[in-house]
Amino acid sequence: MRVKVAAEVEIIRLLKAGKGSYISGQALSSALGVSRTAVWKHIGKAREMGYSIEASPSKGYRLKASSAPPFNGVEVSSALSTDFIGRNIRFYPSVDSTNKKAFELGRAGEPEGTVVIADSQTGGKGRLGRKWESPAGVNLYTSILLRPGIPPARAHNLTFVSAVAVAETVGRLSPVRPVVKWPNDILLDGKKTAGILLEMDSEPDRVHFIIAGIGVNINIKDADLPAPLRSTATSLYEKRGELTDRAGFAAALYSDFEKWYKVYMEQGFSPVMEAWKGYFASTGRPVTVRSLDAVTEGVCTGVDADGALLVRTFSGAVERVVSGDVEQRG
Ligand code: BT5
Repeated sequence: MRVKVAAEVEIIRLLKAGKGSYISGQALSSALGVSRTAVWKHIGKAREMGYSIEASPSKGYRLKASSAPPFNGVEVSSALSTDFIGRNIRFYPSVDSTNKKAFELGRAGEPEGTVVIADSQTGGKGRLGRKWESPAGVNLYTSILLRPGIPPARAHNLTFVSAVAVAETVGRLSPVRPVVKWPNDILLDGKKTAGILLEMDSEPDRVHFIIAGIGVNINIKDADLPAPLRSTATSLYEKRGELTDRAGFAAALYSDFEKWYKVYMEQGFSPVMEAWKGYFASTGRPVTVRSLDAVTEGVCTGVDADGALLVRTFSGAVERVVSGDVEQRG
């Protein structure tokens, strides 16, 4: 399917295809079917989007060879290889919360697979009213709109779909294997590198849509994290020792997400749970799980088929915990 794109996006595509050689204003104007003055205006817009474009009166335009590509929807789009996740991108340099935006888009009837991406968030959300630190220029904050048509009781399954996708994308780049902390944290060397926040719009028997919100610390340095997080959080950069292209990361994440979402929709929850367990390391470890109304202490004996955490308490009974925060002891 060929969709109509803004002229500046087409110009960026042509300049990229030129691989650093000049393309004349005349060539761009005939490729786009617009005047040379219009080409000049669109070049201005492309520069506003963060592209370094050199202009020579006699030769035309080219992308500056040494400049790193900016982070925006065009870059994510050109790295994308999915069927539907990320085919409709809303990119914001700054937004309150990508989940909030995606929720509005869900209500407005936008299609499944629509993604919201932000370079920074002013009100990034964690679970239970907690905050997600979302500085500009370093990380990925994205929300994926899903319309799985499942009953609300199963919506939680998609936390596990999301966790497996994030762990897989991070794991491909990280020298250390990611570990999932039940239910939604992705850790590298024991420190939180990504978090997932699922929100839904539903009626009692049917989900209208689900928003899978994902925050990944990609290029932030530990020293730049807010002081209270320095002992508990880290980033992919700290493990790799090099910067990761955020647009490429987002595109890879959408592919992994789409793959696991299809597995879930076509084969059910159990293959997702099996993959998730491959990243789970709490079995046999002493844990304290705090939920809103209870504290469960004991030894983790695994997770059940629905993804509930199993804890053998000091009385010897195995309790099933469906929500809460796990603190691993020892
Ligand atoms: C989460 O909550 O881990 C879910 C985070 C989801 C964030 C994404 S970003 C895109 C989308 N739009 C949003 O508005 N949100 C989603 P929770 O398990 O409640 O963890 C929150 C706790 O993690 C905080 O209380 C901090 O202790 C810690 N934290 C906050 N920011 C962090 C960061 N950038 N890296 C690591 N830990 C962080």
